[in-house]
Amino acid sequence: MRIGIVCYPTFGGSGVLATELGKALADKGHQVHFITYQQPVRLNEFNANIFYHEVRVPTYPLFDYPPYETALASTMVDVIVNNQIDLLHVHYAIPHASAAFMAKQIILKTTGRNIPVITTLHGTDITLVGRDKTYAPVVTFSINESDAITAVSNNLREETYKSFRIEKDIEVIHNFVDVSRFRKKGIDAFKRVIAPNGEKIIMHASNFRKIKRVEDVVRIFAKIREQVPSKLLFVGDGPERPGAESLGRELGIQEEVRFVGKQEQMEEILAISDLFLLTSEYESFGLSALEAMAAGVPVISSNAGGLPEININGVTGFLANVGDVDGMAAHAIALLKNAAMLETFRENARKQSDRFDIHHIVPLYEALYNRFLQEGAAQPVAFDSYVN
Ligand code: GMT
Repeated sequence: MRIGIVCYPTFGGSGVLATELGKALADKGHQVHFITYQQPVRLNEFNANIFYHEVRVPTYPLFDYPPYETALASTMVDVIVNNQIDLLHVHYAIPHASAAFMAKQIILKTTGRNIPVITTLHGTDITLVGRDKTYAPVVTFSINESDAITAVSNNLREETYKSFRIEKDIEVIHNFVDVSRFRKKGIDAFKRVIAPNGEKIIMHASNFRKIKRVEDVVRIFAKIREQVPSKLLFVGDGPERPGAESLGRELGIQEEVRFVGKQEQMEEILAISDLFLLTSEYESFGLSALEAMAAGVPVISSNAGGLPEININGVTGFLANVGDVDGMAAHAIALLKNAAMLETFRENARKQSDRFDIHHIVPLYEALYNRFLQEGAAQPVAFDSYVN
């Protein structure tokens, strides 16, 4: 199969998932063409089946806002017709689903081919940005025009039906993790640098947006360390980082908190961690929590959105209401103080992540693609066909 994948190339969960999916499909012999404005962060190895097409957005003094969506749709057309792409899989609705609709129409008109478009909804494209009145009509239209729609959790599926007038079935294909990559033994030297006196290592990873409530993480950690010698490791970066830093200083715990910035080797950091905190106001899924579980790190999280679909309360970690700092801290302390319980939770977390292993989930996408495959590949059409 020749598959076009459109995604954000950044550290966000949707881009990570899309890249890992593309890599897995390429390993299975499919030809995968990534179309985006930058090399995706997780696309860091050579694979003969992977192609990368950069969307260039020519600027002009007239443009206060360079038209990315137009450039993206044109690049999609170019890549599809010149590489005989069988289908287009776009991740995150805005603006990928509407650009895909435009590309589909152009290809239909110029070559007579109806290229299947699959849209995977990831979270804030529905629950935050997509709901905004400015975007909602285009989001609704382009989701409905997709040949298939998938959501990364049951919760996101329900949220989509609640927020938009969707006339089609939304299929749930949960996010996945390559568990084999996360089953690592922690490097002792690394652990000693972070926790020189054998302190417990508490970790949070995100894009530090408001929705993640990173100040809750700092407050929970402040309570934990009153009872359990521990260090807090912040992975990632974003707008709320300065606030988290100054709260740490205000609470007098700045020496115990370390910001390590954006990291590609999450498995190395998770391998030395004892507990993962995810305090989000909403998470459609919480891919970072799943990666933690795959590494055998129990998760203390809010019960928002799709988190209860992966983090099982009292089994793989604990859930609490959004903003319940005391509750989350109490759970964390109880777990960290009880070595036997911590070990059981570690094992449970690993087992739970096996359910979302890449080997179970990627075939679901392949089966979906197969439903839309047309007989016979299209003939290549030169890009010059579109300009005089
Ligand atoms: O969390 C973010 O803000 C990034 C965002 C993204 O699209 O990159 O993450 C969303 O998609 C991830 C992958 O499907 C999910 O694991 C995250 O839960 C979801 N984020 C939210 O719903 C807030």
